[in-house]
Parts: sequence; C-alpha cells; structure tokens
Amino acid sequence: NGLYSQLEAKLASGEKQLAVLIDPDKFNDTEAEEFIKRLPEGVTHIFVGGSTVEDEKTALSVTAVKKYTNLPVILFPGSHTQITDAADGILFLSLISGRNPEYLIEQQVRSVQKLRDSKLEIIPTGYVLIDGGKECAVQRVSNTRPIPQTEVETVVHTSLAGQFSGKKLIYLEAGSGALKPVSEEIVGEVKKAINIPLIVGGGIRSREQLERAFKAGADLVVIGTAFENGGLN
Ligand code: 1GP
Repeated sequence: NGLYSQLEAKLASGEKQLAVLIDPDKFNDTEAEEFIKRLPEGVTHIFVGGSTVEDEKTALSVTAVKKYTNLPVILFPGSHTQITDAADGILFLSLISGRNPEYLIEQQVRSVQKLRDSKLEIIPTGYVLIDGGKECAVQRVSNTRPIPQTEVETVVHTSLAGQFSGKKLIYLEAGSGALKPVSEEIVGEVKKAINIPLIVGGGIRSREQLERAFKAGADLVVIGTAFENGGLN
C-alpha cells in the first residue's frame, strides 16, 4: 500500500495530516533522536528538503531520522541533487506558479537518472508559491514571482491547471519563515476547486494557525521553522 493511497485513505476518513519539515542544511544528525522525541502528537509525516542543500546532507539527515521513527519520510527537494533512496517517497515538484523552465521541467529531467532505478514512491506535485510578506528562499533560488495573496483567482486557476496536468497534490507555499501564512480565503477557494489533496505550508507557528489552516481546507500542513525553534506556540 503506497504512501499516496494511505494519504487518500486517511483523508477520506477525515484525518488531517501534519508534516514536519527538516532542512538538512540546518539539521544536526547527532540530534535526530532528540528531534524525533520532541515531536508533538499528531505528526504523520517527515519531509526532508530545502532550497539549497549541500550534496550528501539529505541522505545523512534521512538516515539519521529513520533510525528513530517509523513515520514515512518524504523528500521535498529543492534540486535534483537532493534525492536519496533512504527515503520512502518524493514530492516530484513542479513550480507551477513560476515561469522558469529550470523548475518546471529541467530539474525534473535531471533527476531521472537517480529516480528510474530507485524504489522511492514518486508523487507528482504542483507547487504554488504565494507571497508570504517577505522574499523567501524559493523565490530567490527559483527567480520566480510569488502570486500575491490578493490574486485569489490566479491561485485557484494555477492549482486547477496543476490538477488538469495530472498532479496528485497541490502544495500552497508561503515560503519558509513567511510573515503571513497562506490566507484562509485562498486555502478555502483552492480546496473547493480541486479534488486532489491540498498541502499548505510556510509561516505556521502556532496551534491556532494550524487549526485555522485545517479548518479552511488544508489536508496536510507542513511546519518547519517552528519545530527548529522548539515547537508550536
Ligand atoms: C517551507 O512550507 C514549509 O517550505 C514550511 O515553512 O519553515 O515557515 O514552517 P516554515
């Protein structure tokens, strides 16, 4: 039973999902056990990735956390160099809010050499960058424009274009450390429009924000910075 079908089954039974994001550049492998122990109840997935990660660090981080948890570990790669068989699956991202072919198809082509022989479950994901109130790493590295939060229809159409192109997930990203998470209005409108699971991340720091994202329609919320800094407010 694959990761994606498990996710669908959980969501069908009304169980919201919560992923903790590990950025291998900031993660200290010797603290993996502590990190896993500190995770609050309700965490269902570990995501591993970042916009800029040194070669090999991804595999080290994945291997380190795998020692202490049975939670599924899913790659959330910023580039084709962040692929390791030590994980269970990979969000095969296309930055569909952007117009940079490098992150629409080039990195994907370059990843094939590693992926074709791997056992990673590949999950096609439409990645939509939304303005979180400050320039984020995704914006800087991809050199693309985030969609302003006022352009709700653009976000909805972009997400639907992702679904129509066969993406299995839509990921609304406000950017790591965003000042403003994706608005409830956007989450709600996208959720109404698509019929594939919806991931929301960026700038979620408190239980209240987490609950609001779920209530608005997020199926899976991703939290990175808050856990690097000790937990949810
Ligand atoms: C970033 O969506 C994730 O890709 C998480 O963002 O670090 O702000 O939680 P934060």
